[in-house]
Amino acid sequence: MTREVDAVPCLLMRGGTSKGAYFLAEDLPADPAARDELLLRVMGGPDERQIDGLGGAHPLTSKVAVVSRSADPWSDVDYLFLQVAVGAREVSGRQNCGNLLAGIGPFAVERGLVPAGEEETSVRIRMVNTGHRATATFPTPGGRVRYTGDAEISGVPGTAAPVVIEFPPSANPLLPTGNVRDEIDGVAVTCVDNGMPTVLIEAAALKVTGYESPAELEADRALADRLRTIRLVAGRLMGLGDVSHATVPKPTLLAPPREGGAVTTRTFLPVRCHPAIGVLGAAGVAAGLRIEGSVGAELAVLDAAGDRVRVEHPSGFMDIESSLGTAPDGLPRAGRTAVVRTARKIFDGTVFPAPAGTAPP
Ligand code: NQM
Repeated sequence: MTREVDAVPCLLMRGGTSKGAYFLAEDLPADPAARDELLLRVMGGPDERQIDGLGGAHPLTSKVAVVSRSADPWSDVDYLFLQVAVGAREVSGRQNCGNLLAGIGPFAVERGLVPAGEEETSVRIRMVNTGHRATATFPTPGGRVRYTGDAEISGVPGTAAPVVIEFPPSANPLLPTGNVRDEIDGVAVTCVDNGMPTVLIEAAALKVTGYESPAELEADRALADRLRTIRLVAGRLMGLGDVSHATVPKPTLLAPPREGGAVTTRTFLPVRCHPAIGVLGAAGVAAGLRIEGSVGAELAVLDAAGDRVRVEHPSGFMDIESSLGTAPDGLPRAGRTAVVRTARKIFDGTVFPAPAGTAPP
């Protein structure tokens, strides 16, 4: 008989513009079904308000990171990301989260998985969901994680210590359909995957400007229907199968920049509109814009001299360093990608999951 878990050590952290519950894998059930059932009770699902748990009633605050020492020779730790649905009994590991990734290095040091350096620490992370790798570097003066600092990221009040995240060049196809452009439902799209399957669509092609607020876009039912149709077809073309219950691919609307950046974006999670943009989603936009003939290449304003792409979004911008390589098949591959995020330890303690069987159906 399996014992019901009634108290779990947990660290609540902001990672970038998201917030999540971080766990050591050894503190959770090894069986994925039992783990997911427990996490629903921890986060307060499937209640829309998540009133009886840690979740914040939005996909960006209903996230979980599960961390362990890695058996991979390159990596210090393994990071499994789990999206706990809001309003549905679903826990999905079908995507990464580059925002919660910002908290993984600090968490690994806090929990003693990785020794801290005297000034700064670099942690090499394997993202279990997709096999991608990343290195996170952050200040640890005197061997302790420092969360305060001068780095400012759009979508988070104040400043904090920088977490520099670097993704090595990826061997995975950047264009999973094998095409620079596809046409779906009469609309040109570029399906790109630089760690997050993303569908690039010109906002004007769906009769919006791309400068609307997330609330305005969420209220547009006709737009939601178009995006759903496009996403389901794109999912199949990208080899993801039936994505009707998946959080990927993410449709992303593009429009010319208005604030001196390279492009303006509105991205969907895939139903709620992101108040900013995901890290790997933005990495996909940045790489996609560089591909000749892609959707977005013509409206983007790229700095020919450097690798930096400033991706505008509803609450400001995200700067991504992004380069492209070419694979033996002649198709583009993502080169090195880098971004600065911040993270903050909010609460360290014990979480008490709601008792089994109390959640509404
Ligand atoms: O794309 C939202 C977020 C994310 C994911 C989402 C992310 C990324 O903002 O790497 O960060 O697209 O689900 O946390």
